[in-house]
Amino acid sequence: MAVENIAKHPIPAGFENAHAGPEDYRKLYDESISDPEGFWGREGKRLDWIEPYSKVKNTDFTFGDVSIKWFEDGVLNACVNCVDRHLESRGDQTAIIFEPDDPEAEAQHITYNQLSDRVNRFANVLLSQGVMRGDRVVIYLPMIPEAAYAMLACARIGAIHSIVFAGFSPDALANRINDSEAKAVITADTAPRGGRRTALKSNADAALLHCSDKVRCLVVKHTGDQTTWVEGRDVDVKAMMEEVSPDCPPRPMNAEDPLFILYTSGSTGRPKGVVHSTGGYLVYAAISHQYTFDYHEGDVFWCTADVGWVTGHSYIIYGPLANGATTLMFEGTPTYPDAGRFWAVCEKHKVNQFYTAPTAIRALMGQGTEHVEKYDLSSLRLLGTVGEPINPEAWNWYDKNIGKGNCPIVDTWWQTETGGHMITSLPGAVETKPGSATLPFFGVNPVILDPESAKVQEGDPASGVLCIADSWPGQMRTVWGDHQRFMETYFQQYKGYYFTGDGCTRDEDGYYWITGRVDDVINVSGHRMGTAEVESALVAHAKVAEAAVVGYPHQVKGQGIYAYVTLMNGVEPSDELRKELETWVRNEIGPIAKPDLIQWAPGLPKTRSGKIMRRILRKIAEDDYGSLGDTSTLAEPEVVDDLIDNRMNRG
Ligand code: 6R9
Repeated sequence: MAVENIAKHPIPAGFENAHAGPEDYRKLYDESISDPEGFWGREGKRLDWIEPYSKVKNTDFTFGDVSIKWFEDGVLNACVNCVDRHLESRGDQTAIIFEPDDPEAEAQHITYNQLSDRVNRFANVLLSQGVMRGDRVVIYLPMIPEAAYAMLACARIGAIHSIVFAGFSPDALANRINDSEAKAVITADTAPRGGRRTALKSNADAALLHCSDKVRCLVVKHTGDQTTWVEGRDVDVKAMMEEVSPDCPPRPMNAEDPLFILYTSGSTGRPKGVVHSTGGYLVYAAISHQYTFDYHEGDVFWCTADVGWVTGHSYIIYGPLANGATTLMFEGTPTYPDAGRFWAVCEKHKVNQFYTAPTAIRALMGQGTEHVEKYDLSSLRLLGTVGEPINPEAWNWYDKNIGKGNCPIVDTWWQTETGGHMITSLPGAVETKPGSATLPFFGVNPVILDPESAKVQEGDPASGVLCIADSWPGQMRTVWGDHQRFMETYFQQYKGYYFTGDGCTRDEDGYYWITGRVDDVINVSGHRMGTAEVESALVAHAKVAEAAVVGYPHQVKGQGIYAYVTLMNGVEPSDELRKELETWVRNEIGPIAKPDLIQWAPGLPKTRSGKIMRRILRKIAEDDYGSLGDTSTLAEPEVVDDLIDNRMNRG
């Protein structure tokens, strides 16, 4: 359906007292754009500062000179803002609800007082291992409370955490430990998920073979499963936490000191370390959590992401805890023991705001509504989505079956790089349209540029590439160790703007519709994957001569991974080899990178200068042979016919 034909959904009843109504949104938004100093100068005060800031904004998007500073002379501690400052007023309130993978196992309710005790002890364990202010600590943990303790403990002593998603392979982990020159890695013995166990510690052991032997390995004994133990290197975190002092003074940090690094995929090369700041990031995570989810005192907030992704950083840990909320951490999967698990957990813990990815909604939608109907979902006030565009069918299913037509759905567009929500409806202020992220958040000035001329497309409607015209406090500051790469990736192509990598349409009402990546990044189940990463994993296999990877539409995952593989001379294609390559990529990167389809390609379409024509490969993968465009510039146009024949013969 054309976007102009999609009707608006009104603001549901019960949002009259939302933090922002329609008028407030307009007024605050206009102020945030016309007077960012005034707006953010005021909003920055939502945090506790050790030394107040006198300067609010000092930012420059000029290619070659890009520099982003917010609250630059302010001094604070992120952990104090997420923990200590709540102790007096809500020490006995639950900070974290932990719901284990096993539905029969008991949930934990961790109060702010208990959180403080755990975090202080964890911080002292880090100090005892020689971790100091500014050192990097890699966290490779499942979704357990210790992941939160570890993050906040780093923040407390001024160490920079870098979380590596527990689904990544030893190689991917080693690359990240080495790139950030981490002093320690924190892992767990094994990680239960969906009734199975991943051997995290042995993955860490394998990774550490490729790292400096100075790297310490802090092990959380979570399941008690047997692991190897390297004396002098491995530390039993839980045992040590009982021995150290429960008091660890917080380190005063500059607002611009890095809080964390998070590696993310781009269109070229290895994943880059996105660096986020202490002050600006935390202000932005807190304000967006409050307004987008209309969070009020006492609400139980559940974001189903993993802390290994930015969504988990901003909306399981930093945003909710800075706001003194009760945040739910779920160790399991949406389909274990059955497709009703999400709704069982919503009922059990009386969840008020529920935030998930479209891919999860589509997967559950396919399992039928009988899994939903069993549960009382009347505590839900608001639903959210993140990670990829949501198709109207999934939106409507979510609205009708989960929200019962009474819950606003906030479709939040943002990125690892942006720190927090950028385009999203505010539930009491903006009418929604299924599939549109709607309007910009405070302080965000989106512009649509023509991809060829780089001209700003004024007026509505408009289509092109999405850029942001000015800085916001949650913006990434640099790529770890490579400021040049930061500038080249985000500020070179469209001078004077931050380039998001996404395509976008703005409709007659000024609503934004994200159309997906315009670069070689694909979005698989809401996870970002660089096609170049999968290609380099494939060509590292001895039997592979060349590989080209593209995305193609996938019913549940949004996009699937389609790999064209050219084998070495003399190697025969076979189903066994296909399986071998799938396993190979799993081991090189992780299960999320496993190709969904591998097509044997005797040749790849290339220009005469040897550049692979991905545009054509994308069309073939999409079964869209009618619009291949001009193939006359190809070195060997006939390879295209071969590829199409093969594609069709696979059915
Ligand atoms: C938070 C997160 C970022 C990319 C982004 C875009 C896509 C995220 C979206 C969305 C349409 C939404 N994306 N949210 N597309 N509507 N609501 O997902 O960060 O993993 O860095 O991915 O995801 O393509 O550029 P990240």
